[in-house]
Amino acid sequence: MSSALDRKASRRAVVTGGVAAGVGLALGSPSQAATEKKSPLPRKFRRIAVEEAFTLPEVAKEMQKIARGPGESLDLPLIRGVYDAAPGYENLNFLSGLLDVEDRRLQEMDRLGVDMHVLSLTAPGVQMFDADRACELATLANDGLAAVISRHPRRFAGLASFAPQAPQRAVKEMERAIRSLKLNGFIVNSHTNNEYFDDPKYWPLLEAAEALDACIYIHPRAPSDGLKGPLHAYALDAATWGYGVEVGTHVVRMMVSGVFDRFPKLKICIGHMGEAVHFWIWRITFMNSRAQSGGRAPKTQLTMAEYFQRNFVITTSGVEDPLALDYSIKKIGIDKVMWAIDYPYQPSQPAVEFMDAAPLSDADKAKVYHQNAERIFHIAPL
Ligand code: 1WB
Ligand code: MN
Repeated sequence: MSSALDRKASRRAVVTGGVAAGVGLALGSPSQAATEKKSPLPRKFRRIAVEEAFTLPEVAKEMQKIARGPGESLDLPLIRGVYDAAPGYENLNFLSGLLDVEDRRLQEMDRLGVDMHVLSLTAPGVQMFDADRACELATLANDGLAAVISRHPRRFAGLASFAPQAPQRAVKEMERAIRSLKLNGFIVNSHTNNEYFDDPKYWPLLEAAEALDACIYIHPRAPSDGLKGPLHAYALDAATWGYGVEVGTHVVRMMVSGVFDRFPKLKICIGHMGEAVHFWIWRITFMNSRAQSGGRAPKTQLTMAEYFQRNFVITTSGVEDPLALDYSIKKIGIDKVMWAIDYPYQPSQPAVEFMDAAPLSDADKAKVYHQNAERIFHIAPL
């Protein structure tokens, strides 16, 4: 019997066959010209969505093996749902949306006036594979992204994957992704083998991102083994609560450990309206300063609030709450907030309607819808 993956994937000709065949396709080919003509009519605001997920059949196949294997990772419940049709997830069909880039996704973008998806390999990326497979699949994903972008340069940009399990090889892939493939930044799905970026073994990655002037988007995955205890029940593992706890913990660890003194120009992006970190930043700052005085936290050159302000940007992915948007803009500034949908995990239309309806001046809305993304992810303005 064919697997759920095979069944789901075979419903359509997936993009990635085309990606493989199209690697190296030259810009300005006839197919590109045809697609560009179909672009939506001019509108008030270019809409660039910056946390938009995809996968490749090769990656999905490996994820299915993980789904069927043993393990204690709190990512497994959802992985089994998405890649192996585990009970309880029948109401979700994320896999076909992840595998499709140039077909239904583009049609929906056209219909809703979404100009561009900044694509990233879906969580947990390559971070649950062994180091060799992780490196191989990160390279494949980045080549696939470059190919799809070359066919639709106005419709897609991409964040490159790398394998933190193999820091030296990851640095090489990061350099290739930015310098040769011209990708727009990086994606990482929080912890790797239950370790965080304050760990010196990962500093070469941070150094590389800083040197390449490429923002790292720290996307969620389920909480690490040490955090997961009470987050298993009631589907708290994923986007209901666990994802924010995991990413929030990750970036606060980075701030309090002092890595931003070492890499002062490093830019980190977090989604889901800042994963609530800026909501807590006053208290984080106050209590960290007390912990520093008591010798319970390392001395840092700047306060936590200053690091958040200097080194972080956020996106609206998956949070369509006008009060949360208003707070974010007032708290961290209009130049730090980017629009995102979180396709295919969140529906696109409400995300567009939310931002269209946001009570912002045209100048401010242009920043959130596209100008901040153009600056932060080096996307050519129209
Ligand atoms: C969900 C969201 C699941 C994301 C995911 O699986 C990812 C979810 C990888 O809402 O269930 C996401 O990227 O935000
Ligand atoms: Mn997401």
